[in-house]
Amino acid sequence: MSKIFKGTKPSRRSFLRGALAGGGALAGGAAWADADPAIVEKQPWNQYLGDGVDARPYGVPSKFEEHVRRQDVPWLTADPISSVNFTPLHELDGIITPNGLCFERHHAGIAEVDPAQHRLMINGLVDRPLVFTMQDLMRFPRENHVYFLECAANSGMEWAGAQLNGCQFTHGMIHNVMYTGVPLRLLLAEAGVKTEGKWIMVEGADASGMNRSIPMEKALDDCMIAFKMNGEALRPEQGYPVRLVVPGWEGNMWVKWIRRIEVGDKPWHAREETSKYTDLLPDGQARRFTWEMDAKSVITNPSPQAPITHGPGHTVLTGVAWSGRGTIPRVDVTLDGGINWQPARMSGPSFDKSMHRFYFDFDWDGKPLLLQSRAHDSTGYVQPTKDQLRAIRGENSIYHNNGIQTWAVNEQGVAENVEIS
Ligand SMILES: Nc1nc2c(c(=O)[nH]1)N[C@H]1C(S)=C(S)[C@@H](COP(=O)(O)O)O[C@H]1N2
Ligand SMILES: [Mo]
Repeated sequence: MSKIFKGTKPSRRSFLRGALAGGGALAGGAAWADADPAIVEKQPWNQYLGDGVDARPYGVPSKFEEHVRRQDVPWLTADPISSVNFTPLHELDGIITPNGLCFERHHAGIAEVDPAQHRLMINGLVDRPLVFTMQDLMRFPRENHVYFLECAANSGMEWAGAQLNGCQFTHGMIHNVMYTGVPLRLLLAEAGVKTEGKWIMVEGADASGMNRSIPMEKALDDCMIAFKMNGEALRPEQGYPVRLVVPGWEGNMWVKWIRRIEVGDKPWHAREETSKYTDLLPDGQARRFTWEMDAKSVITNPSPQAPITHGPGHTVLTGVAWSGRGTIPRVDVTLDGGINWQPARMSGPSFDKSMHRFYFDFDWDGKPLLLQSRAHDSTGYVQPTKDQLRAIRGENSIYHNNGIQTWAVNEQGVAENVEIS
């Protein structure tokens, strides 16, 4: 909270020490001290002419933000060509993930596809097999929607107990983007799906040729063939020039560099829906076709990569929540490991199958905290504890871990990934 002086130009000496003290300061803002050169002295940037408008034709963040980076986990990344990096959730606010920070998951590296040579084909149980150029796709009526994409393996390393120290690593296999694209149903209608056509198989143009089966109901509901993210062309990492958007469903189905859609009467049982992206249960049976992402949330600040550095007093706690089944009308927060829960303040737009932002503003007494958040989605589903999840799913799983995350904060404000039961 800064004091605004109107009309008079305060001289150095006319500032009152502690001008803010009686002003109902919320979070402090230091009392003015004439010793602080950052406010009383000229800074270098007051004294030179900056770059001109021709210097940065495509803008990048300030050099002081260089630590805001996607990062991988070395022990997970034996080979970066088929690996994953993570979105720095603790550095972001609002609900949109900037394009350069969207986590990446590739099975065969980043394909550099020439849009002029790229084609999308629809074949199989259709009246008219079709091949679209990018220009063809851009002449269909297009729509804009904000959706999260979460890899089903997000938080997968946490099944056995607290592992990774930072929400970037425990929860960063997610991004939330505004997509511009064509509803898949319009393209399927153009090809004319035969009555027996109950499934589609979607396939990528990268060297992995990654493919998945999707039921026709979903294909005709809200799937999109997207070519823009947050207003600009998709990034190569995210499937340039065109990717499939499967709102609310696991990230693996969102085929990048999509080149073919085959219509069939049954699922294909591809590698990514049999050997992978299935969940082995304690009785030896496996769950399969677990497409929807269950409601989940995480506190992004404070967190292990974002400790409290200001000492006791007013503290802003914030985080994100999402559900593959709808919106997030409510998130609860606890400071004491689940003894007392209080509703957080939701802020920002609430879109279907999108990330939501929550805040919890509190006065920290400087004592240790056990922070947790718990999401409620628009279907009434409540995010479970990790113990509740393990009681049903056992400990063989990798995928679909949406259990409640705990951060232990000590007297110094340092946060650590822990589990409590
Ligand atoms: N063609 C293709 N599509 C793909 C993949 C891939 O390796 N090749 N990876 C999938 C997986 S497992 C996930 S989680 C998402 C990741 O999307 P992102 O890189 O935009 O974060 O893309 C999916 N689509
Ligand atoms: Mo994934």
